[in-house]
Amino acid sequence: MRIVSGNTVEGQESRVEGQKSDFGFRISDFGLRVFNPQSAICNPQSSRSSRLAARPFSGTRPSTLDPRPAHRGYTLVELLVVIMIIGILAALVLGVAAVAGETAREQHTRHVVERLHTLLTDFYGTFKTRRVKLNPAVEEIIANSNLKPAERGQALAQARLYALREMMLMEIPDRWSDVLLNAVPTSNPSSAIAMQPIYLDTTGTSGPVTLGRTPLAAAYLRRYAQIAANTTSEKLLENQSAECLYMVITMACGDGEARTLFGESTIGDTDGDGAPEFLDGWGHPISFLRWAPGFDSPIQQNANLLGDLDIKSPNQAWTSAAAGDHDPYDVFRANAFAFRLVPLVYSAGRDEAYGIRNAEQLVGSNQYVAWTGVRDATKVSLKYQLNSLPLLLPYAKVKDPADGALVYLGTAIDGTATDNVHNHLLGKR
Ligand SMILES: [Ca+2]
Ligand SMILES: [Ca+2]
Repeated sequence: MRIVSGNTVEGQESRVEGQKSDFGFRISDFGLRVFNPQSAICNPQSSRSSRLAARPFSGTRPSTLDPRPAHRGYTLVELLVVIMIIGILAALVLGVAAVAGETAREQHTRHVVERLHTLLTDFYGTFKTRRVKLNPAVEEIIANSNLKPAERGQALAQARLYALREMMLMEIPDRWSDVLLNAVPTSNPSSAIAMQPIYLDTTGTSGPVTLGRTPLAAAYLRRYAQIAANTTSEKLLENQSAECLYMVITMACGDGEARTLFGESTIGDTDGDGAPEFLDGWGHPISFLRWAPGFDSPIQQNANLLGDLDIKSPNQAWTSAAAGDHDPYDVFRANAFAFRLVPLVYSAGRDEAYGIRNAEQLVGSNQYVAWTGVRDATKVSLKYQLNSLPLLLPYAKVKDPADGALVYLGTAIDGTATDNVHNHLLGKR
């Protein structure tokens, strides 16, 4: 298709001369008239001729010798300029739209994270008043120990704190091993062996189904069995914290109505293992750490700034951090070094990378189980020797499978966590 210019400007090389062609046409053929400011303002004759352009085309090839008034079409340069301008405008519009889209995604994510935060922290707060009954076997161990009476009291307070943490761990799991109190097997997740809690009293609740669990923890265990029956261990461990978060929010929060607060676009099963996750604005699972002592937070202490924890004689940094903002669940101050921890709900953000150590990738016997984590930690030792009863410390380091480093959970891996949308940004605790 060629475009024929009906107007002749001498010496204008870019003019497209109307050659004889089956496909040749003039814009004026279609009765179109487009305003050309140059010809309208500077060239009254051209303006007149363009007004005449609406006349039907006679079929005769226009020529400079043609006595009829020539009318103005478009030069190639003009068309190219117009196309270029349209291109620039389109790029600008698309750029603005892309930025607006990112902002909308981020805004949406913030709303979802805030809703999850509200539901989760409401439930988390209930543990301040939960009744915890200590396992009689643990009481017996303490009673039969060679501790002095005052130390015995402290040991009991410590054991009660661990029992409470055990309950929090089982009722607010952030990995499947919290539900099992044992590692997920490397293959065939249905063959998992669920363990009984150590510190919590299991009297009257023993049996193959509950295994000393609270009704909620037992419901999670049944949920695990349903999911494990239809997937592989690899799939099950993928996005496990997001899946546990979904389970906790929908089964334990908002009087069981929490699910109705989230739209369909906010829920998905990105890895197809049958366990849903809450999704951020970019369609990625919203991740979760119940305790993230190494997180760089505006509302929580960062264990990375306090050095290694020696629980027999915690350093000044640890004790002053804990004194300023003590763990509200440790009412008897059984752990002098325990500072307040706020559950962490986080989206990977715009760069779609989480960038946070969460021990999610640990497999087999290396899998993070709170007790195992403590046993693996460096410089953590028992203050009161309770016949090798494990400590249940959220502040213990775990071994990261990527580089074997002992790290506090929640520690940033690289710079990709800085754009994460997380609940600590809300400034609420
Ligand atoms: Ca899933
Ligand atoms: Ca990120």
